[in-house]
Amino acid sequence: MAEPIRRETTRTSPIVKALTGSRPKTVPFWFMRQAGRYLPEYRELRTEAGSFLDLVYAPDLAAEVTLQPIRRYAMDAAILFSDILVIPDALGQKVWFETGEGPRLEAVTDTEALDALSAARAGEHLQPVLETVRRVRGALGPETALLGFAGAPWTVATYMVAGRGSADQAAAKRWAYGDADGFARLIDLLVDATADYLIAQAQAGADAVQIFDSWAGALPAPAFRRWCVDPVRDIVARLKAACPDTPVIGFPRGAGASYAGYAEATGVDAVGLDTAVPVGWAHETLPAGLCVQGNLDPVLLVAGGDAMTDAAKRIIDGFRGRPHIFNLGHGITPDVPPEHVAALCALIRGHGAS
Ligand code: 1CP
Repeated sequence: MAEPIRRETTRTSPIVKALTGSRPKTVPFWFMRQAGRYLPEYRELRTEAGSFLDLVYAPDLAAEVTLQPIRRYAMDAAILFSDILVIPDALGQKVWFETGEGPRLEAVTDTEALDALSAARAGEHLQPVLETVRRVRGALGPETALLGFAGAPWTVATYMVAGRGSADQAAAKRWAYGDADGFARLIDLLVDATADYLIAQAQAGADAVQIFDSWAGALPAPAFRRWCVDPVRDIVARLKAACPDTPVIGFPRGAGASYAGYAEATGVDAVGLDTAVPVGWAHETLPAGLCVQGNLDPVLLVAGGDAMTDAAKRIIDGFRGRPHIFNLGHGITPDVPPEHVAALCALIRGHGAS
């Protein structure tokens, strides 16, 4: 077996410090979807690239898009520009993005369709994304962390089964409830491909990774345990075996009271809190010393002004005394004015200083 990867170069980055349990001098921050359509320079490059997946698989362009928000705002972390749906694409499912509408996939609804998918060629297919990681890590200073990411198996499965984003994730739930053994084959395939992919990102230079379980909130507790917690636990165990120094942020969006035991049950080093989680509840309930990330309502970033700054201050104050990475409770939307992002960064730098 290969030697585990240990990385020293970015141990001093404030994000990595927070993720490993210490409290840097100021509250470090980055924003989910910090690269994207709210930035004019992204829209320009996106038009040049052609399709969304063409952009994702072009390392020079994807690296540039990853760096765009860092040049403007100098967040403490860059997040790899890619998408959670590169995994189904790499497994051989047909995936495309309809402009202005979102992702579309040729739906996988039974085990027969599963037989057509294979993890064998996934590693090769994802090489351009790993090249993006190498390029971005090379371009960033040691104080800025590079975050890799993947979708959690449950969330990726909801898109694979429905063939698109859906409001209720009913298609995946129907399969999971009606044929748990068949659905487990899909989840197991995703656990394998996702673990390999995150290990490869860490080996290419990602300092930490985030696992996005954006639709975790769709499942009642026993199903949440089986389809969200257990697969993420298996991925984290495999990542930690190969790369023990790579911290993992889990983001089980909508998990509600199930946030309480999530870090312990999955082995993640930090939890991303969604917009609805009350700061006081999280601070009292989550294990002391556990790093939390979040959780400003992205719509406050659209509104700006006092509503935004007051809410951001309450979040920073509410988590004083534990490692905290400031972030939104979900991704930046395309209607966010870039100057509101600048104002929020200034507020966090000022109010987040201890
Ligand atoms: O038109 C465009 O330019 C495409 C818009 C876009 C962008 C900018 C999509 C399509 N994906 C992305 C990038 C992306 N996606 C990143 C890049 C890094 C960054 O944060 O800056 C990341 C981390 C993701 C992750 C992602 N993709 C998630 C998990 C996070 C979340 O938002 O909950 C999900 C659910 C997706 C699927 C997806 N990809 C794109 C869209 C519009 C969607 C959501 C579709 C839906 O549910 O309807």
